[in-house]
Amino acid sequence: MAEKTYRIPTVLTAEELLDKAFHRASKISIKGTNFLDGKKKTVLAKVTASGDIITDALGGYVEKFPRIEKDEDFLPELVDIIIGLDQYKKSLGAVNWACNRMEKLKTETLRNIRRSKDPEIIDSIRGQFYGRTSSLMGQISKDLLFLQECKNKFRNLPSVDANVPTLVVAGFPNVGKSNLVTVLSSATPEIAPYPFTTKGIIVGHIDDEWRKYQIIDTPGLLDRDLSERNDIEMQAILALKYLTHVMLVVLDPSETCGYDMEKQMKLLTSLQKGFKGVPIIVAESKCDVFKSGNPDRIVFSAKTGENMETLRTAVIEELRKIRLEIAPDEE
Ligand SMILES: Nc1nc2c(ncn2[C@@H]2O[C@H](COP(=O)(O)OP(=O)(O)OP(=O)(O)O)[C@@H](O)[C@H]2O)c(=O)[nH]1
Ligand SMILES: [Mg+2]
Repeated sequence: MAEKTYRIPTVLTAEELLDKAFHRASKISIKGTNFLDGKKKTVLAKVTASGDIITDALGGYVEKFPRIEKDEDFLPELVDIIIGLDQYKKSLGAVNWACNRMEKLKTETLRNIRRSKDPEIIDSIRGQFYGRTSSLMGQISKDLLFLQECKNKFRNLPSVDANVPTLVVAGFPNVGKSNLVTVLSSATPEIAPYPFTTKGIIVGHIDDEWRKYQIIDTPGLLDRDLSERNDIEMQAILALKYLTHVMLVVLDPSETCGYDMEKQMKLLTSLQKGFKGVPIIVAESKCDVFKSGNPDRIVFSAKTGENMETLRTAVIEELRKIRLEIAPDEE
């Protein structure tokens, strides 16, 4: 699992930022050698302080929000579904633009103040600076709100490693998925957050000599016919596609799970349709209780351990075929 944590800052609204900047400026008062000198020094300091507060904040956002396409911990497709990549890039771009504009506005204003010899004009330059700063912030107020929303959504992105071949387990409730994931995992599987679901997804690891694979159980997501899904559930399922390199569909021919084989076969068909292009391994669970006798399927029992090695080998064989674009372990 990707252990990198992102310190994405809280994004202030345009109003909050302006308040912070102007409030700081309002406290500044510097004595000079005469009235004009005092005025100049004070206004120069006010403009510098308020300008810096804004550019520091905006620059920080631009720097600390993840670059999705360059950051290997993010799946651009998933981020696109959850956040909207276009808008994300547009908003970060707008904030960057405003940061540069602010810097220029500050430099220009400071120059004009230094040149001026009239306290009234200095005050009016300051007034203009505040006005232009406010309108600049107004122009990116929606982008700032959007980025704050993104910050919240980033927290719910699944913490799975996009660069590790991943097996996703599917099948009706009670067919024995969780037991299987536990037996195949080298350590106790962990629950990772997943957007759209409160249950999260369960992530374990399979060790294969020098390589490691992820094995994921998805409670409530791939355990019903896709045609019965509402829009939000469908989004969650489509997003899963980007995590799935190989799928393992578990059938329970003993039907002790409470679903007959006809229903289970329908689910299999719907998964095959929904996950076209993804290699699917079909296996039958609970062989300690019942075997269907179908020669094409691996039968196993997570309870007694029967055939677990055969299943592991079959799964690893498929996962070994997965070649990822950025495979850190590959020479
Ligand atoms: N006899 C037998 N029972 C099993 C086996 N594997 C799982 N079970 C039982 O089947 C039930 C469901 O197992 P789970 O692994 O929780 O099934 P699941 O598919 O994860 O269920 P959901 O999380 O509800 O979707 C439990 O009562 C298990 O004890 C097996 O190999 N043999
Ligand atoms: Mg389960």
